[in-house]
Formats: sequence, C-alpha cells, structure tokens
Amino acid sequence: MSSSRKPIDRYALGSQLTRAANASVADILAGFLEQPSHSAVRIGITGPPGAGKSSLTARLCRRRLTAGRRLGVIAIDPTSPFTSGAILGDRVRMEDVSNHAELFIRSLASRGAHNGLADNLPEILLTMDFHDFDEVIVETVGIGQIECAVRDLVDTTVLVLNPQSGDQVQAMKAGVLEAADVIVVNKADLPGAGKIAAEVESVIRIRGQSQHAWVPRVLMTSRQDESGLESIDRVLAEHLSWQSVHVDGAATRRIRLEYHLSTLLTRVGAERIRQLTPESLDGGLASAFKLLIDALH
Ligand SMILES: Nc1nc2c(ncn2[C@@H]2O[C@H](COP(=O)(O)OP(=O)(O)OP(=O)(O)O)[C@@H](O)[C@H]2O)c(=O)[nH]1
Ligand SMILES: [Mg+2]
Repeated sequence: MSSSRKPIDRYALGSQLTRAANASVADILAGFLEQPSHSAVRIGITGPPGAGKSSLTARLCRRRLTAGRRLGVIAIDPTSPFTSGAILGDRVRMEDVSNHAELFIRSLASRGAHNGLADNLPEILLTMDFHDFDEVIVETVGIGQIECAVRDLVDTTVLVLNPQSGDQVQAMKAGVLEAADVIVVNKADLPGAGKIAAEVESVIRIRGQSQHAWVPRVLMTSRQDESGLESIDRVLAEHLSWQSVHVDGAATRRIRLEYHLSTLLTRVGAERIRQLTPESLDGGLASAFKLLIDALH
C-alpha cells in the first residue's frame, strides 16, 4: 500500500490475462502458470440480473481506493469479449474512477461456463496474483437462478438482492443464502427492501448454525447511503479476520483445486461428447459413457 509501490504494469497484465483467458485445457495442464507467492484478498459479488452488483462494486471500489488499496475488478460478461477503457468503465459503473492508477478493470466473457463465471477464472485470478493487488473483486454474471459457484474461488461472497428479488428469495431457500457470507439488500430507497431483508434474516435464523460457523450477515444499502456502505466494509473486514482464525488454508486450497478439476473435466467431457460418432451411441448410455471415460485416458 506504500507510495513506493511499482505502478501496475497494465500492458503486461493485459496480455497475460488474454493468454490466461484463451488457454486450452492442454495449456493449463502443461503448467503454463507458476504458483504466485502473493495472494490478493478475493471478494465475489453475485446476485440476480440488475440487482445492483456493478453499482455496489463501484461504490466499494471508491471507498477502498481512497483507503489506499490497489484493486482489481474482474467483471464477467455474458456476451461481449474483452473490452477496455470508457465503455467498460461505464458498464461496470465506474466512470469516475476507471482511470485511477491503483485500479485495474477487466471484462471476461462467460463463454462455455454456465455458473455465472468464466471458463478460465482460476487462471485469471492466479494471473492477477502476480501483480501485487491488495484485493480482487469478481462480479459474476447475473443469472436467473442465483448461483454461488464463485464462493469456491473467493474469500468472501457477497450476494446482492433488491426489493424486486422477493420471488427469488422464496425460490432460493436456505442453501444459496448460506453460501453467501454477506447478503446486501440494495436499492433500499425503493419500497420493500426492509421486508426482503427480514425474510432473508428469518430463513437464516430458522436454519440455525453450528457453533463455529460464520453466520451470514444481512445489510441494506442504496446508492446514496454512505453509512450502509461503511457497514458493508466493516462486515467484510470482520469476515476476513474471522476467516483467518477459523478457516484452514489447506481446506481452502482443496476447495479451489476441486473447482478447478471439475471445470477442466467438464470442458474435456463436453469436447469428447461432441466427438462421439452416431454409431458409438448405438450401444446405449452405459456403453457411450465407457467410451467417454476410455477416451479420457
Ligand atoms: N433505485 C435504485 N436503483 C439502483 C441502485 N443501485 C443501482 N440501481 C440501478 O439498478 C440498475 C442495475 O444496476 P447494476 O449495478 O447495473 O446491476 P447489476 O446487478 O450489475 O446488473 P447486471 O450486471 O446487468 O446483472 C441500474 O439502472 C442502476 O442505476 C439503488 O441503490 N437504488
Ligand atoms: Mg453488472
């Protein structure tokens, strides 16, 4: 965080990220990335379309930049491939800070991934770790059914809801809510925010928690509200310090490795399935499956 820090090498980072995003499964398995020695704190921002994920990310970034941190933002985009500069700053709702020297924003196409993330997100995040960021914020694609897959790759998962999310809260049940460490009911200037927050709280309370578990925190905010943002900042810090005491690094590494393996396997599997000839399907499901497994050797 000191002012003597070397500036972000935007050119090198940009091309390394392009390389990471385009890496094939074979490239990845050939070990094109070493393990970085530094690891940024990772915050995942997830939630349904239009909940206010980007607006909240922008507000969090402004506060954190003012506190002297170096920040990376990875915004996963359902459609467009890489973009940069003003258009991206606008889409990520960071018009006013997108040129800040300590902020780097990258948009990533979600491509084949169906979980609100992007195919090579583990490689992207590792690449960021070679560039001395204090924090990297990942905004997932707003998918209809709320997904918390990002949880496996980040330290803290923030689920953003808004007063229009009522039906989704009903549908999502406790599982997804518990997968979030912090639940932010955004757009608290609109009617119904308090009701959603109370519903979420009651789902979490009914479910109960084991003694040493982190109890998801529910907060409300809106774009005009600095004190709500301050509370979010405080809870994020609390979660990190709770984690440093209660979460085992080896367990986290295992979760990240399992995520990585399962995405690689899904990609290879999808490729092999496309390569199956019509005749190879004649023997039925079990025989086609065996062919696939044999092809993985
Ligand atoms: N009333 C109100 N509107 C808000 C607030 N925050 C964001 N919005 C509006 O909600 C809309 C969606 O905001 P975004 O931040 O783009 O939401 P998002 O979740 O990133 O959307 P996607 O990435 O497209 O899923 C925009 O029109 C924002 O101006 C708020 O606090 N109050
Ligand atoms: Mg967004």
